[in-house]
Amino acid sequence: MSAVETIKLNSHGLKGSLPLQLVEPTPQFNEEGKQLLKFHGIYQQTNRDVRGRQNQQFSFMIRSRLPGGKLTAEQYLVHDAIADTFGQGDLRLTTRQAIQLHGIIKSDLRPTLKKLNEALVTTLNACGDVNRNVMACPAPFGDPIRQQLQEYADKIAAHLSPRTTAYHEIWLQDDNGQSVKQTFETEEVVEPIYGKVYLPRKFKIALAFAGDNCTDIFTNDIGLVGLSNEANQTVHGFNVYVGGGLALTHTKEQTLSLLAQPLGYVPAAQMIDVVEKIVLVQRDFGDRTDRRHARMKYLVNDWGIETFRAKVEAYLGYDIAAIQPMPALDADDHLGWHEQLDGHWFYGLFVENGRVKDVGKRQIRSGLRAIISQFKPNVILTGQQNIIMSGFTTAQKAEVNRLMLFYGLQTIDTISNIRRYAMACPALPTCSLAVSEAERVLPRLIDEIEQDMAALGLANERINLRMTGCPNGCARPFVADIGIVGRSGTKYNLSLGGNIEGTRLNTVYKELVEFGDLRGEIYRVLAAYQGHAEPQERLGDWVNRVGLAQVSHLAEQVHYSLELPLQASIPVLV
Ligand code: SRM
Ligand code: SF4
Repeated sequence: MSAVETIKLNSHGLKGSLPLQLVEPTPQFNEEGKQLLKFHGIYQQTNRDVRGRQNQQFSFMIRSRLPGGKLTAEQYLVHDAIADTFGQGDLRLTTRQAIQLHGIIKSDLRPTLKKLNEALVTTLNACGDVNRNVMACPAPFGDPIRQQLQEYADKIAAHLSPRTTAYHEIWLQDDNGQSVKQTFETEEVVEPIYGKVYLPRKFKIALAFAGDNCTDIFTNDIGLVGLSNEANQTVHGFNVYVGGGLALTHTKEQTLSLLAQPLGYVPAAQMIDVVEKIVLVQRDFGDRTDRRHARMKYLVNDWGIETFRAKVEAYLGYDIAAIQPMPALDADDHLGWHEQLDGHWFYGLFVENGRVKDVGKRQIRSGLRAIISQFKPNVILTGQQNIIMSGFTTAQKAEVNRLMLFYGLQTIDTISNIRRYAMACPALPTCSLAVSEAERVLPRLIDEIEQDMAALGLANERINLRMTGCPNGCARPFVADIGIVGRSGTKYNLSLGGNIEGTRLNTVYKELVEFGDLRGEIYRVLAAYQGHAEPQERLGDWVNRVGLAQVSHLAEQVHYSLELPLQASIPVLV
């Protein structure tokens, strides 16, 4: 058993000593508390820009769980207000359609969670060894298929939510010592699905529908593609994929990025049952000795999909049918203005790396607050760290456009394609696992790559570039056309050959590339692609067709022109 297993086992339904530690006058929790806090949607962090153990500044990141990324205007505005009252003055939209609040100090944890819960937002199981935020296509066209998928996302989230009362007891109580003590002594709760030790590791589920994989289902433990009848617009069932997951450790070959494999077709009425039994198989057979080998992807990979399917069928008591044919998947980011079926409009707003913050003339946070306060749209977060606001009348569009201009928001006609489809994870200074920068340096790298792409005549290409500060893969770099993954300090691995549809893993092209050399490496690849790809062939497809050796051979022959001086001097703070 790994140490975390013992912590879970002795926690009495995820309570442990959290109530007692919460009232201690220290700025942080101990290791047991740190691990249990995750199940409550809370991460203990330090400011990694501050060096030296004795100077450590502890604060907490709180992640709201929002199935399918849905929020009311009021719920969004509560997050926005908390960012000032208790947080660091910004919001972070995540790659799984959730919101993170950073920089909350220990004594503000309870007031923060109370405020969120008063707005009917929970953070329970946004993190931890349980099912996380369930993803679904966010586009609010109002079409029956997407609406049904959103409802299925809610149903899965509710079904797999932990039953522990610890969350409510700890965070939603009055601040007095007496009630905290009583809470600690209450009886433990029965978890019908998770049992006493919950799952061996985090668990992720995403839904898509045939045609649009904007939720990157193949990188999830369970990916569900809703299949529908053209005639009655009803989701009759799901193609189910299992065992996706991206994290690896650079130097450990036994750690793997894997795409989910086809389990089979499941009628809609059986879907929750099948999802539950898959979770139970992972609960009972997932590796609880080594957390690096504990995700369900290893179980599926080690057993093989046939054995895994047979075990799920044994738990179900019935067979799973073969995968049904479905149209090829694409992935839409849903940005810009779109008309809804009811005649209203929604707007998908680009938020660079999901960071909702006022910086200089770009007042994203104030702009969103102004639009959302004035029009009270529904808010839906996307899996690409962007935000959609829906329900505008035709007459309101002009005022929304004016406000976007006034606050300097980046509309799709003002950003390049390479920026639009790029993502970076938070990395430094908040992420304890970061070995390199990501979110803080990608915008400047993109400034340069977009100049190069324009010069190469590639400005209209749809290429996705994703960067992370370590190989855990939080911005899903391993399925991108171009993946940049922190290796150590200012050095990165550069991978090529994924695609926007999220159906292919990329492969490491160059290891340990200095940050300052990334632009040049990428320029050479792009120039080779521009000169040698078939018409309409996308970058990842070309790389995949010709192979990395040929890409490298062609890229080596590319010479920089003097008109394109490389500025390899971007400072990297590590
Ligand atoms: Fe992640 C851990 C941020 C999506 C794989 N992830 C972390 C932590 C909590 C660091 C930690 O454990 O101390 C990061 C917090 C940084 C910070 O300061 O905010 C973090 N992950 C994120 C987010 C915010 C990145 C973003 O740019 O939006 C995403 C939050 C999603 C959400 O709302 O729930 C996020 N993380 C992902 C994804 C992508 C996805 O799920 O679609 C992955 C890869 C897919 C996968 O799960 O394989 C991912 N995060 C990880 C891992 C590696 C898990 C593993 O299998 O080993 C860790 C580390 C861990 O769990 O031990 C991790
Ligand atoms: Fe942190 Fe690594 Fe995830 Fe980036 S990819 S947020 S550095 S764990």
